[in-house]
Amino acid sequence: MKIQTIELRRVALPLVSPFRTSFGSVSERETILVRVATPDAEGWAEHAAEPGPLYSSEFLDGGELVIRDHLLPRLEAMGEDLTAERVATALAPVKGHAMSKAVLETAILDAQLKETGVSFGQHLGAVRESVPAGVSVGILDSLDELVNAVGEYLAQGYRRIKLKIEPGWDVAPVRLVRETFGDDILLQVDANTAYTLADARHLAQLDPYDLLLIEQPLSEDDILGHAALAALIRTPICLDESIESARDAAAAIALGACSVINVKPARVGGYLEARRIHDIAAANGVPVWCGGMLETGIGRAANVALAGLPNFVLPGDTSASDRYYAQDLTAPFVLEDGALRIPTGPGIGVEILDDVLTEFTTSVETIRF
Ligand code: OSB
Ligand code: MG
Repeated sequence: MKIQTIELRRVALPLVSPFRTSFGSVSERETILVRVATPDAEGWAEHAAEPGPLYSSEFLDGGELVIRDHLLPRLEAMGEDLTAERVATALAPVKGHAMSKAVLETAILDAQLKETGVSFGQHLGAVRESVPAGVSVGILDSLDELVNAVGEYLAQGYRRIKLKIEPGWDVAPVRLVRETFGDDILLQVDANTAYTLADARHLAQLDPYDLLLIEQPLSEDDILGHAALAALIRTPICLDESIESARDAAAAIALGACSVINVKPARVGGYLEARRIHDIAAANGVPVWCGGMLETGIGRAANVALAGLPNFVLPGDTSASDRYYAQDLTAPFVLEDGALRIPTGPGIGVEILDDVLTEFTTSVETIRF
């Protein structure tokens, strides 16, 4: 594939409400959009990192630097031999930086698929036209606010509720949501590494509430800790931060550290590795679901396509645009009967709204290949 230019565009979009997790609070989503121009197509993708290295070691300024100084030169050196399938191998000598690698592979894959008229869903192997949507509910200031927020999301049709938890905001919110909304709603929690194995007895207090899963209770590098915790609590353990590759997924499953996996393409270096995790999990009877990083319509489009694969059997954090943004960068993703439709156009299948893009852009850098 011949690449003419790569544009790195910083954007900042206000969130409809602040989103608080055990590692911090954000009120706007900053990201780097990558636009790959070829003679026949334009590929787009969105960096998943946040401004600070709090979810993982990656952060936006670091990502911009590593893309410009370490990743793009390796892709440029491949000349016209470059294809999306060769990106990961070309970038493998650079350690880490999965999200920065992912945004490049995804933008190149988008351009490549647009050149051939194939959608992400078709290319990845989606087997449905729409995907059930869950919603991730941040930590709030009071239990009253939480009940209101969950009630609203359920009224909108969300098929599963995920509560962010941390020490001091765990058993009581879960109990209250169960008591208020009943035993039939699909409910799960996400700790973003906020606990240690010493909290096992405390976390066992979640057992009576029939949660689908507890996501990433312990440190990302504590695989054996998760395996030990699995023997001490009844709630199934799902890993997010710990799984950075298909090899990690295979090891975590083999060691009994998780019985569910949150697949976030950016965290694992892209959609091609994400699909391998899907396949390994399927082969082991481990269900997966698609996570999110508060993506705009650009990143959401590709996530929704991935969530159409057969072993994505649990609703994902693939919420509608208006859960995050009053104005998205693309036509909004909307809930239809609690599900989002997978775009069918070439590549990610969504058009970027130029005027909105301009409004939220804070800087642009163009690199000529
Ligand atoms: O751990 O899943 C997470 C958002 C930012 C960083 C980490 C996480 C999240 C979410 C929200 O839970 C997912 C979404 O709605 O995009
Ligand atoms: Mg998570």
